[in-house]
Amino acid sequence: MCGIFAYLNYLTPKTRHEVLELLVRGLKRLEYRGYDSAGVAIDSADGKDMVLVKRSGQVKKLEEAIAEKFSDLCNEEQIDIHCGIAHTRWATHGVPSEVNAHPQRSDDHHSFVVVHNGIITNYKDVKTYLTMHGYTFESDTDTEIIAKLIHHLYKQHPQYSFRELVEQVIQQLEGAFAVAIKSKHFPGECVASRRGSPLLVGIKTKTRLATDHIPILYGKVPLLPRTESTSEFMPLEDKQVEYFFASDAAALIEHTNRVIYLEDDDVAAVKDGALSIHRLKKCLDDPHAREITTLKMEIQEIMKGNYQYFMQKEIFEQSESVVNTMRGRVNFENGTVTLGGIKDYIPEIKRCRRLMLIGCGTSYHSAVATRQLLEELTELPVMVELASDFLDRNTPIFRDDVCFFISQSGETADTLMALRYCKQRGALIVGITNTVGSSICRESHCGVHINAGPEIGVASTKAYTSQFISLVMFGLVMSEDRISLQQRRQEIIKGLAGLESAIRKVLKLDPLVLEMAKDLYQHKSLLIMGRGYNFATCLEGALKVKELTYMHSEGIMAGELKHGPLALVDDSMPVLMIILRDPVYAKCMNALQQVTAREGRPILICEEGDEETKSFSSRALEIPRIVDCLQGILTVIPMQLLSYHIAVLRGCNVDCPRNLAKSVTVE
Ligand code: G6Q
Ligand code: GLU
Repeated sequence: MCGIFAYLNYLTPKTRHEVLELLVRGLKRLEYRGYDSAGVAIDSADGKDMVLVKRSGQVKKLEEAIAEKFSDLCNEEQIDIHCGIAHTRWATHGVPSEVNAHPQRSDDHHSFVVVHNGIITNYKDVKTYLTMHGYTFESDTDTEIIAKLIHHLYKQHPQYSFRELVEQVIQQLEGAFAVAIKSKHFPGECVASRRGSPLLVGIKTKTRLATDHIPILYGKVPLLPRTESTSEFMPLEDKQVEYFFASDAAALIEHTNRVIYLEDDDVAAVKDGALSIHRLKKCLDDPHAREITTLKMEIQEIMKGNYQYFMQKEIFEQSESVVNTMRGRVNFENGTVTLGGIKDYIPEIKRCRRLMLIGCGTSYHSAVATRQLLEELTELPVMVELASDFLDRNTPIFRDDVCFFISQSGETADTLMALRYCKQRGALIVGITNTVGSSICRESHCGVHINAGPEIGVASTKAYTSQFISLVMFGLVMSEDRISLQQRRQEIIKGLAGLESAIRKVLKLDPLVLEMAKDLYQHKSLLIMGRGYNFATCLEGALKVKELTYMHSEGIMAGELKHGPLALVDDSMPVLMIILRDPVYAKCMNALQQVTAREGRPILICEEGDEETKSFSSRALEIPRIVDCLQGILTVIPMQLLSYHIAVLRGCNVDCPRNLAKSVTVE
């Protein structure tokens, strides 16, 4: 949720103008995550104070404010060492406003300033404590207590290092956070930490790094005798280095691909150009060092190219992204499927009591979409669960359960909490994520990377189809030695082989979908009906319409029509029905007749050349014929396109719908 971007140059001269440009560019890369205000903090010209600029609204507004405030900056000289921090905020405590935007500060003199993602759940207690010690608060945020608590400790223990102060403060915090902190008392230093919210450190050097690991230093309990770190890490002999702290790899990939993913409760500190990663306590399974990994992401992947919106680009990318999901995994020649990330666990999975598929939003829908096939191919009970509800119910979980956690970002708080809940109870944890290095990825026993490439649009599109395929591939692996299922398996593998061209065909419907969007965009509501393999498309289609267009929309299980939703149907209610030649065709036709008998005029999604079905409506979208269990991949694409076009026609912000964020790291 929202974004952190911090930058520190050490012996790599930069003007303040350049630093500000870097910070703003970093924030722009994070814009897609959803936010409502933005801000930056850099040193003042004499290096003795700090300048904070904050604005509510878009990063562009912040950029304008910076240009105005620093109009004479271009002539300034370069400085060797600088630290700047920046933030896009997605308000949880206090309305979006300039004063609530981050950085939040400890005092008028900017002793400590902090940018924070997440929620501090015990902020009220800390606030009461600090108020008793004479602090007054200017914002409504939970974040402000962090800056003030560091300041309070600093006054009590001026001998502590910046890193030690932060270590002590995070011990007092409950909830989820990623923070980057800058201080007037510790110029040229930056300290960052995380618990539950993602944060990574990028390292940029002119020459190759001497090591691939940063050693972890373990400290003592806070407020007891002071700890001295003994082996701070200096990456290079020439000492010229730039560090980036970001909540998302997209913000730093244009600068460096060498990154360290911080773990919960790591405190990363840069001092005199050296990075150290510190933890207070050593756990049994802690590694001795944090690895510097090389990101495979390319800068083009996070650019819009010729498309108007990221979402549009991502919809059209699906013919390629599905191939990337299958690459190296499905062998179309000999009809076999291998999933390297879970291969060794397959025997254990085969012995399990049941499979649980857990996720939120679109990721949950990919579980709904594949449940039927997984039941068929694994012959195991398959439960699909919304992570939040699963947790609310304290659902019983056993050691012989296998729990799948599906998440594009790999950071969704509800899903992550559900993962930890199941892990504690001894279940096998399988992660299905799109973000390498994400929390879900790291905390799973095994998993599948869906390899859809970065998804920037808040509304998930290509991640859905890739999650869908990943789960289908899992079903194929599980049924590898079932003689009775061989024919079915080959049918599905043939279907997978034809997906790329089938998706291309569906994408050609775009102009027709646009025409339909023109008919629909002024309506208040849209009902989407289907059943069987296509019920998930109804749910996912309705979610897309809701989040992008702010229109009411409902995915309706066609079998349930007569139990209530039919009352909504009349000659003016827009209805879309998915009716394909699959095992539920006859039942869907019943539903269609029930709708037309109430003078409903549904738009149909049907199979190419199915004249009989088409004759029931004046408007139809024809999709290529494909094996029944993969239809959902093709039927969801017109829904994505439709919601996209309606959103554009209604003047909505397609890539950042109101009130939503890409990565929901709060419960
Ligand atoms: C849908 C949204 C949203 C998303 C969930 C789960 O368009 O992107 O519903 O799918 O918030 O996110 P993750 O897949 O990242 O866990
Ligand atoms: N809870 C903090 C606030 O409301 C941070 C929100 C965020 O993650 O942006 O300011």
